Amino acid sequence: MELIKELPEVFEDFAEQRKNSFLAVKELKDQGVPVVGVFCTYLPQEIPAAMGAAVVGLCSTSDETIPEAEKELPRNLCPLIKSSYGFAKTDKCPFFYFSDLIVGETTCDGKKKMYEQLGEFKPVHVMELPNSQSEDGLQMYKNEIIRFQKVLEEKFGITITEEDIRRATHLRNEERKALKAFYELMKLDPAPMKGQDLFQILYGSTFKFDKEKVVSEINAIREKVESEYKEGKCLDKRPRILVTGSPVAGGAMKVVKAIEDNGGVVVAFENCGGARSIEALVDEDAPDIYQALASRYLSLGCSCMSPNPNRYRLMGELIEDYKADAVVDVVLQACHTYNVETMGIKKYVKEQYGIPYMSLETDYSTGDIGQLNTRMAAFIEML
Ligand code: BJ8
Repeated sequence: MELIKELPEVFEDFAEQRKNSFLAVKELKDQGVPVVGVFCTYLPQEIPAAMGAAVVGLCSTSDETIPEAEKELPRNLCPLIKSSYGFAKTDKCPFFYFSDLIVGETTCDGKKKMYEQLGEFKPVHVMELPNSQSEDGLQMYKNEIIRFQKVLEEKFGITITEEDIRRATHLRNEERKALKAFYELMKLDPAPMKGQDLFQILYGSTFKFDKEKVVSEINAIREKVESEYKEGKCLDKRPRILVTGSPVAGGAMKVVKAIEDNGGVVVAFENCGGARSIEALVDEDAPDIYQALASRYLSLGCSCMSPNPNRYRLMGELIEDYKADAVVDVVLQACHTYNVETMGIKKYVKEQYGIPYMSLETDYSTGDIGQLNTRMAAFIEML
């Protein structure tokens, strides 16, 4: 079933989504709306949203500008970092071009050193992210969130009130709830759609700036898929795969495609862009909203954290809830933190859940697609 082709225009394909969002951000810019470019899931979007800014994702996922980036950055660096830098350098991405401020965090070494270079030619603010989810780390991140607010207030000459932040927090929570209810459709067996289609909708929502509208659009699409499922429109029964590791948008989506072209279906994305970005809500009624934001964001299970128990916890819950038959761990080339973590993840998946596991190192090129298909065909065949 070619589900995506039947969906409303809200969920166009990637190219359309990006093109439309570029036009939307230009319109906002023309209206004088500040544009804040962000890279990472640790960024508390509620703070720029509270001042009415458009928050745009800058993580670039194509290899188009990597040769340009490699003139200044090492070749053996993560493709996400090189691609992002290349798009910023060449101004080929309108989001970089329109961003009044770019915000990064001290996550992996490659990213934080890239931000130093980026700061040479773009306005950059870097939030200091702790390496561990300790009490001290939490206080530090709370202070960083307050410092970020002050940077925005000074740069844009505005005041962000607590009420603004609480309103933005509530809206973001509503969006998370709608997205979560949507991806929970993948608990159905057989699955109602491909993982590629699911991801397109999750990813597409990040390019929509009218968040109130996004909530109703996502709810509408969920209802449509639910009612079609009841009429028997679904995939055939296939081995159910959970994807974890580095982000898979754009160039790395070839891994998901290889899984699904070879008979599997991706029923859950543990990584950024998937459940990790969406699952947890901010406690919007907490007496200290900064503490609530710091607590929610710092709890994300990225491999930059040491140790990183929350990745294991979320992955375990998803394996159970989505009845995963196997786990595929995607590591972007030269990503040391996810690469080192593959050992622990493999052990956890095999010992706790007794299901097969595969780790794959890849980049944004098309050079390894043949090999990916061969490996996936053999892996899925044995499930
Ligand atoms: S919270 S996953 S968005 S850092 S893949 S650039 S870690 S070398 S993308 Fe990420 Fe934030 Fe973590 Fe999510 Fe570095 Fe690894 Fe590249 Fe990465």
